[in-house]
Amino acid sequence: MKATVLALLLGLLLAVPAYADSASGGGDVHVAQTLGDRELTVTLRRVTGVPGPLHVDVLTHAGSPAGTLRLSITGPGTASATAVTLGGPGSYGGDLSVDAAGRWELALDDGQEVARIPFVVAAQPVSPPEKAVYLGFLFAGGCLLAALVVATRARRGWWAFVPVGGAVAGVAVALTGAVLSTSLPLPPLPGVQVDADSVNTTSPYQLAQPLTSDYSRQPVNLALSASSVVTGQKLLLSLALSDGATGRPVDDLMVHDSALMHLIVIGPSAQLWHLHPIRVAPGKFQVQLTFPVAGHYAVAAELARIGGGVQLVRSATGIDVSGASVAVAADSSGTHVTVPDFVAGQPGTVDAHVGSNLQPWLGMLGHMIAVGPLGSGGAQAAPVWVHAHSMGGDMTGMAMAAGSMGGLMPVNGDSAPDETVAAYGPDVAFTYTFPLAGDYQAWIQVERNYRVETIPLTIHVAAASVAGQGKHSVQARLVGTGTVELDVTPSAGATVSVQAVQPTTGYSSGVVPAVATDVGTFRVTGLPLMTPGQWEIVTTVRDQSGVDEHVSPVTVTG
Ligand SMILES: [Cu+2]
Repeated sequence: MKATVLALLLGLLLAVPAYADSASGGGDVHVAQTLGDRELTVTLRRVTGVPGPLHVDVLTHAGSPAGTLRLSITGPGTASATAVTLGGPGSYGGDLSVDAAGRWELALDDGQEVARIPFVVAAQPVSPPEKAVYLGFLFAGGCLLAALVVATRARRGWWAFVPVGGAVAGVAVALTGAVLSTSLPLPPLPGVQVDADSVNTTSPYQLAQPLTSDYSRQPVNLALSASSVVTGQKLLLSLALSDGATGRPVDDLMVHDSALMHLIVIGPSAQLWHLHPIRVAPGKFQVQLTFPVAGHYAVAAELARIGGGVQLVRSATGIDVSGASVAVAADSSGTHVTVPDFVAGQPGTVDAHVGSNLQPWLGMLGHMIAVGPLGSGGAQAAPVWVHAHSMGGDMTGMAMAAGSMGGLMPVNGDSAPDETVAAYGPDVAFTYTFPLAGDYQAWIQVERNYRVETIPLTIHVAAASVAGQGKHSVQARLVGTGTVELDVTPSAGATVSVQAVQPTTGYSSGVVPAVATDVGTFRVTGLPLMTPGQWEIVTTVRDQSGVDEHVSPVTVTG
């Protein structure tokens, strides 16, 4: 009897408990900063434990002067500082230490200006089911030890079954916790979904009150410190962001496309500045600018507030520049750009053959900025401002191949390749649907050898010929990886093509023709549905009656 009980107990003790994984603590944060004459990418590496080290990398681009940057952090714990000496283009690192969870601020001081980057350090969260796992196994272990003692000491062996019963209950609680911990939703991320405060950064599962509504924000007003300036003069432009409802400074910006703010300035003779103003105080950003040519400059800021989505905030004034114009050297490059015959309301793909060894800039292979249709008011009055991203070269076919955006996707919570990986190209493609007919000024931006290349181009968009009558019915369903099957009625004489769009990321594929497989059934393969989530399958049906468009939502699982 005793031997049986002992064998049973030993077996239970030797069974190693499998603890559920805790939630990933987030990845590295990349923040582009135009600090003085330097274009920098500041990377805050993931803090794996508190207290612990915070490694900061400062990447400089071609043309950035050498020198020393002082880095310091202030926040809920002890302040920490270090210095980073910058040389030629490349990455330079420094170590700081973080000893408390909460909202911190990293200051980058070049001796003249100080950029202040807010960041959130969240405590390693332990979910309630995970706690049940730990406590259940702890209780079971205690009971088993008690059972061992009872089994060896007690005169009647069956007394040992009482603590064994407790151990079984403990294991049951732990196993239930382990099962639940994989299926329970994560708490809202502080600094991303909700404001970071002292409660949710130290214990994210402890919500002060249930979130019953969305946490979206009011629109932002953008005010510029100067609206007229002289050519050739160095202007320190201040940008004030205030909340449209309260008037308070806006200080809940999230890092979006690797920057707190992307500033787009468009000059009178098709010059583009794409800069990343430094944050100097809550709601206050600044950047240095020199205008070479007299005329009007249109200004817009792209930013994202917590729960507010990405906003393009256009300055109502822009900047008027007077004085003598200075000759601007064109960014000549051997790039060959293929621009399709765009039609308003229909997607088209601009393909730029820019060559190899491209580095991801701001987490993307390529950026396309466009304004239009251009009339007498220029960019300031243009109704459409575009900032599209490239998913890679050939997006219509087997886009998962090497060199495509697929390689830029983070895997298993790791960080995506950063600017030091010069492995992309030679083609970058941008698919966009221009809503209005007319002429657009556009620029494609890519990075190579730590230098951002800007390629200007013009795009003509023709007016749509026949409007859709909505007389077709279309059913789209995902039947395999990148394969969509479509039921189209009526289908006689119809040409069917498909585009995949992911609204949350802004990715859109090229247009892929569908092949008829049966009467009324069409099939598309090789759609680059590369990230899991909600996608839209946009189907265009053409026949004698005109063009007809349908949108079917599909969910891609990872
Ligand atoms: Cu930007």
